[in-house]
Amino acid sequence: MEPRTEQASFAAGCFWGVAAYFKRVKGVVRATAGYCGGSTENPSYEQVCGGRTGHAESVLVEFDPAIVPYERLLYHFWKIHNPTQVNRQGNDIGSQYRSVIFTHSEGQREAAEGSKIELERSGHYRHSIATAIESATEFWPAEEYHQDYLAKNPAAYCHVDLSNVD
Ligand code: MHO
Repeated sequence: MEPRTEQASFAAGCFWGVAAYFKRVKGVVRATAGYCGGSTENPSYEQVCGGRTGHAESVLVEFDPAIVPYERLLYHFWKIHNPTQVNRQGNDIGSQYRSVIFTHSEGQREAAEGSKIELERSGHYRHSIATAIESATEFWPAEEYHQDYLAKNPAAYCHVDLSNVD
């Protein structure tokens, strides 16, 4: 039987590593690389890289909440990038690399806000958290060659530590 899945969307820098990571999390059924949070319809990778469509490189995560609760996905989101960087992640610079939690429900919004406040209060980072929490807008899947990119191109750039999926 197909599990009853829910959706979550995250932007945490270059989507290759973010998608590859979430795909490895138990309870995640699918992780699709794409574009969210912008205005252009069905944007191309080149357009998004140009930085003028408003989109962030994002990953749409479909998950079984009976196996992995949304709060646990938030834990992974914070872990796999540096949320204090503004319009940048590691070597990648531009608003398409900004940090965003795109929420799909009021419950997700509350959980996201709560986890951001908790991280701020923990003192883990010296700088403030730049992550935006926004309602999910239309998600445009990226071109097929961007799906499973790191499996197809193991030597490609990746800012996420894929060896440590807890
Ligand atoms: N640093 C990588 C980013 C790719 S990512 C899908 C590159 O320049 O190709 O934005």
